[in-house]
Amino acid sequence: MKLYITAGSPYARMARIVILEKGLESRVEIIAAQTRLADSPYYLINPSGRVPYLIRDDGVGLEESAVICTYLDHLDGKPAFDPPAGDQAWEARRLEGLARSMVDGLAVWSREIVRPQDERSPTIIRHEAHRSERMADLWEAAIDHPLMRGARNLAQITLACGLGLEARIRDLRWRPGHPKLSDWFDRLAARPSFAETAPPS
Ligand SMILES: N[C@@H](CCC(=O)N[C@@H](CS)C(=O)NCC(=O)O)C(=O)O
Repeated sequence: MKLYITAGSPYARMARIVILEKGLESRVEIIAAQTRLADSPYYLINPSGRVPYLIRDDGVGLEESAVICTYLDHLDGKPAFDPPAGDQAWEARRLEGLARSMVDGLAVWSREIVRPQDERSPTIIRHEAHRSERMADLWEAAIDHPLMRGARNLAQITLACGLGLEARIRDLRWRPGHPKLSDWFDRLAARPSFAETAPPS
């Protein structure tokens, strides 16, 4: 299989973490894609131009980080990151949705600040900065949820990949006033799968 990524993408990082956590390194070749470039050869591989993009062994391509993570997690028939059974499944999905909401906002912010100076929108940057503050407050209160402290799951991986964007967004300061979230993140970030996929600044 082939997984197309960029080093700074939090979405691609989720799939890379699952590959490392599940020991799939020998089965999945990681390839750096050239995104957001006119006429990039990558568009011939994935017309949407987005990463992550997984080309399965049968040649079929998959988009969407959650789909790719779940596919990779199920390859060995022993999924480790699936939601628990029963009502707790909705809790896991609810938390994953909240985490994804934070990542989506931070991804918009991180894209905005790499645009040429005269194309950046202060309105968008301010909007995303405020969203990130509200979401950090929310997560400081929610981080003691048993599903965020228990066995690893996609909600945890998603949230950590969002918070890890502090390396790329200089003005993202989610740590002050959020000691529990900082401690939670630092513990997870120390795992080899997270450390090896940390985004460049
Ligand atoms: N919902 C998608 C989002 C993927 C996404 O937006 N990836 C960004 C990188 S962070 C990308 O490929 N951008 C290139 C482009 O928009 O052309 C997922 O979860 O995989």
